[in-house]
Amino acid sequence: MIRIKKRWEIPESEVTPEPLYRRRREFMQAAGTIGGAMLLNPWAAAQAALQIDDYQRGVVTLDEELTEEADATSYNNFYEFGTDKEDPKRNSKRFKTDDWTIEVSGECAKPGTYDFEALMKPFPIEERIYRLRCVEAWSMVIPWLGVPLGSILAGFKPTSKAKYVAFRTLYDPVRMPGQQRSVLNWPYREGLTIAEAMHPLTIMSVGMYGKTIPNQNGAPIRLVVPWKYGFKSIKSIVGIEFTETQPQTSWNMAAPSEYGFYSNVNPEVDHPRWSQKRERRIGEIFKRDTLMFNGYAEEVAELYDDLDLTVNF
Ligand SMILES: Nc1nc2c(c(=O)[nH]1)N[C@H]1C(S)=C(S)[C@@H](COP(=O)(O)O)O[C@H]1N2
Ligand SMILES: [Mo]
Repeated sequence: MIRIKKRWEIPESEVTPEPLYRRRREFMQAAGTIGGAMLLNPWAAAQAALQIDDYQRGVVTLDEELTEEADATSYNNFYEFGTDKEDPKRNSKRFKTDDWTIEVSGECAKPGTYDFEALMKPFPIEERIYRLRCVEAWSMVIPWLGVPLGSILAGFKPTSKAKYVAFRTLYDPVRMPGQQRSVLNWPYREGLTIAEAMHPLTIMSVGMYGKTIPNQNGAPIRLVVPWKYGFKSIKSIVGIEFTETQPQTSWNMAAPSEYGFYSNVNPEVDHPRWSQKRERRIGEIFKRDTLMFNGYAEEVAELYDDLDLTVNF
């Protein structure tokens, strides 16, 4: 296992880039003022962190060359539109996302069916440049346009019983012809823990490369969780459910020994059928080493301090 430096081993100011450092200090101050509420409901703490502007201002960008837009929009995984990488672009051309709604249910004070456009209206859409790494050992660097998932979730007022959040994709075998074959147990499902869902790196994306998100990349709204394998980043979301217990996920249901709930990018834990140590950046010829948590260890390793990552893969 790669050893990740614990935050208390070095003064924080030395290991953390300045903007993140400032944010954490402000978070501690904010936390002080709302202490009582936080103890009652862990969502409140995470929400407080998100309200601090610094973190929302595109602090998280990568100094890496972007993947060509043409590649990112023509080499896709979206089994609802076919299982070959070229299928989603071709087969989603006529997919209509007008009048899209999202059903919110489970452990929250504000369940209901929300109009997608109305839901997004209060939030500034920001660019965040993230890597997406696929379990099949390829990666891309994409300028996503999105909103922190936590900002959206907080509006539904999750109760303190909510420990996880589950997502589901549209089920409509006419509009999504790939669903006429049972390659997966439809609809596509994914889930996150509260801490993962409220982490500022996790966004709901509605665009990429300065434009509305193309159908093949998950229109009109998809998740992006940059420290996890690509399959966690569920596309074309119509359902969000707050749950007390760990929700089922499509790939875990299909092949539990190959795909766990967490699916954190981890070069030290091999997929049963292949190594996960190296990857090919789309557009490059030579493979590169895969980084722990896809290069976001500094930001997310602490979420997993108490987990054995070889068991919880
Ligand atoms: N609904 C749905 N979401 C999905 C998938 C899918 O088949 N259906 N594929 C996943 C996988 S395996 C990957 S690698 C990413 C690919 O996202 P991209 O095509 O935008 O690069 O989407 C994920 N989200
Ligand atoms: Mo993937």
